Amino acid sequence: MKKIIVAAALALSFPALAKQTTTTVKVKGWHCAGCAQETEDAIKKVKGVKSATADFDKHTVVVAYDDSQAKPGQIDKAVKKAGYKVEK
Ligand SMILES: [Cu+2]
Repeated sequence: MKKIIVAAALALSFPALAKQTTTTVKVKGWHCAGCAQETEDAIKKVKGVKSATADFDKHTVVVAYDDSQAKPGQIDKAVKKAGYKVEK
């Protein structure tokens, strides 16, 4: 019984947590780690994005965002604006 109450209390106190989505974006056009950093920074500026972690070797950015605030299209746009391409 105690466990159920704790679980319910947690669910109520972190409503944002339930909406968090993580996506991996594949990016084309990086030449160096600086490009990766630039893309990461651009994605971080998108409203609702909680974190962005670029991996230059894999050519990916792992993005955690609140899907009630940010849409994948906005992340793609930020990548394009920074001068790189999203690989589908
Ligand atoms: Cu570069």
